[in-house]
Amino acid sequence: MKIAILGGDGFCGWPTTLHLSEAGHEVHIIDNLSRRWIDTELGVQSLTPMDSIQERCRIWREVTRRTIHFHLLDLATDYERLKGWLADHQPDAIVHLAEQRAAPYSMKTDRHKVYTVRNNTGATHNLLAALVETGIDAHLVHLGTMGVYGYSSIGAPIPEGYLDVEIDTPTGKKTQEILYPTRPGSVYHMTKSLDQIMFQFYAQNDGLRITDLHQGIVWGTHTAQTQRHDQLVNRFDYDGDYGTVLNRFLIQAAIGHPLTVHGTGGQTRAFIHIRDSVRCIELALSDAPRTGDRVRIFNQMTETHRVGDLARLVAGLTGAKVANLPNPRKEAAENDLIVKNDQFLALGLEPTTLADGLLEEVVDVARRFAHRIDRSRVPAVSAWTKELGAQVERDPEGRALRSVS
Ligand code: USQ
Repeated sequence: MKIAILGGDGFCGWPTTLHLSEAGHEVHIIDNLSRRWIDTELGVQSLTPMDSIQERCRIWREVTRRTIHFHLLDLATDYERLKGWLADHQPDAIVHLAEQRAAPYSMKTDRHKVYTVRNNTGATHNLLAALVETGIDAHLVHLGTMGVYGYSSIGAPIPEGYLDVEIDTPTGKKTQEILYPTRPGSVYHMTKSLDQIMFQFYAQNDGLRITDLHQGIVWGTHTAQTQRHDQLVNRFDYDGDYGTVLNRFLIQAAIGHPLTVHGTGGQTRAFIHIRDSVRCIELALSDAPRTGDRVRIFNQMTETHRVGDLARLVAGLTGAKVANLPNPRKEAAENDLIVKNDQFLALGLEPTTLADGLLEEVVDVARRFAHRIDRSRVPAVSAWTKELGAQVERDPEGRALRSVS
């Protein structure tokens, strides 16, 4: 297949690109390199030294003799070029990962909220409108989030996207299938909820063939392909905005930083290893919906864990200390989470679960590149409200205090 990977330079996009290229597909990355600009804005860098996208593609060609094409294009602002690109290249499938993906970044300031909504919803809608206008019948696979469901402790398993509800009508009860009610917990998660509505409309109105992957928190860093050469290494975020919880705990353990548990650590979340994430995208591509089908929704996760349990696990493995900090986020202090993921299991996914070896792999990466870590960027200081901002712990190590004594 000819596959366009929108956002192919990012943490999920790059390993997906390599995986699909190795599987024999003709792969085109479309990316505006915004993630690299955000690193510059925040004054942080990937833990792993990351080459330019052009250099990464050159190395891949040297190692495998396969070509990855790169196109610099901003989907949210450059609609005419996007339309032209689609008309010229006529892809069979499109993987859409081109969105600002960090909840804390989306909540930093009003400017970050505005940027996240404009970028994410603009990119998605431009893509949908351009597909209709050019008449291209590509299968669109979008990377969404488990966070659209919210984290209520209702007790019932979260279905894959849809819910059957019973409605009272004057002639008796009727059942209807609806999109599972969304309850986003950040502006970022809200944009993925808005994406869902756009997908529903364009599938029903124009017959677009769309799969939406509701992904959990990704952990790990390497895939078989990124390990084929030092310069193919994946990016790895540890900072308070872009680092995700388990990867952050593993980095913190490696550098002797206390594990930054928000609140009691009673938050339960869904997780998936990066190797399974790329495999799921490949499986979703192989099983496209037909014209006229409803949007196909998969829960892309393999296990659920409580944040506090993860901290205890990492502490047990490494001897790290656990710090319970005031939570900068407005979220339930405790929740249960049961999630259905039957569709990927039926397609043959063999889940990679939390195993010591894979946890240690991340700690090893962290130790190898520890000299690149700026400890002052580890605390999560982006607060969901002004009131929470006043309680944020900016110095979980107590370093400022120590320097006084
Ligand atoms: N947390 C801590 N300590 C930390 C960092 C996070 O206790 O140092 C807690 C947070 O308060 C939260 C949980 O860990 O309760 C998860 O936070 P996270 O930063 O790992 O994940 P999140 O903000 O939800 O976002 C990440 C990705 C996003 C993806 C989402 C999937 O950045 O792109 O959509 O995971 S999900 O969480 O299932 O919605």
